Amino acid sequence: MTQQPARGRFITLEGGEGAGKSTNLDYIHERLQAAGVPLLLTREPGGTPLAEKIRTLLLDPDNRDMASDTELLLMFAARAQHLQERILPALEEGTWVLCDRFTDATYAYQGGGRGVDPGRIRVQEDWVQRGFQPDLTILFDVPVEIGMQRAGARGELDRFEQEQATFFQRVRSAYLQRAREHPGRFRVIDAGRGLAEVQQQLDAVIAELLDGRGHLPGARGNG
Ligand code: T5A
Repeated sequence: MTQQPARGRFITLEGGEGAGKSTNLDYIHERLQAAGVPLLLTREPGGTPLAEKIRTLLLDPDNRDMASDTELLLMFAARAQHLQERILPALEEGTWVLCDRFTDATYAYQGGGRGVDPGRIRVQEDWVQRGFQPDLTILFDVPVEIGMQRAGARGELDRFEQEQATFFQRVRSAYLQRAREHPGRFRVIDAGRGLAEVQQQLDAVIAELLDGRGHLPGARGNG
């Protein structure tokens, strides 16, 4: 009888604009790869051809009149496709999935930023995810001014990046609130520090992840 591979781990990276997720995604990737972990890197919104088309709609600055409910539904439409087409099959075959943003971003941006009732987000979450949750979420927490400066230095701003500092303050507060509500799943990184210090903090999280291959702190399903 052939043995089924152990299910992969689902790790999400979260944070406000310019927090350093993309930069450190590569770092975490290298460390896990060096440890022999089979890994899929992906992102939200996006991650499949169809979900990437939805991402383009969501980020296009020309769509400035998009209603909050439309934005919320498009986020979950993209997520449904991403889960079915990429995330769940990869986990099933034993591959770990490292995802740049997931549903905590919806609570932070649509909930905190736009003021959508979290109850409305939860309805979508239950429908699309049916209890599925990340095993571990790494939150890159950075003061808004620093994050905006870093993101702004890249040039052209997308529809979210064009928001005001007060919007990003609400996003940051909502993320920190999520971390307090789910302490078993979240690890908060002080991302306002220099890259070397940020990566030192990440090393501790990666060591914990690798030590706990069989029993990660945040069990899937209890968020
Ligand atoms: N969104 C997403 C929602 O509203 N709801 C949802 O449900 C989801 C899933 C796209 C947008 O979608 C929204 C949120 C977003 O606005 P995205 O593609 O993740 O999401 O886009 P951004 O958050 O805009 O990604 P950024 O690239 O701005 O942020 P990162 O990835 O956190 O930052 P990164 O790594 O690109 O770094 C930015 C710059 O800072 C430097 C880097 O070199 C880079 O130049 N940097 C540092 N400099 C000094 N010290 C450090 N420690 C540094 N770390 C990075």
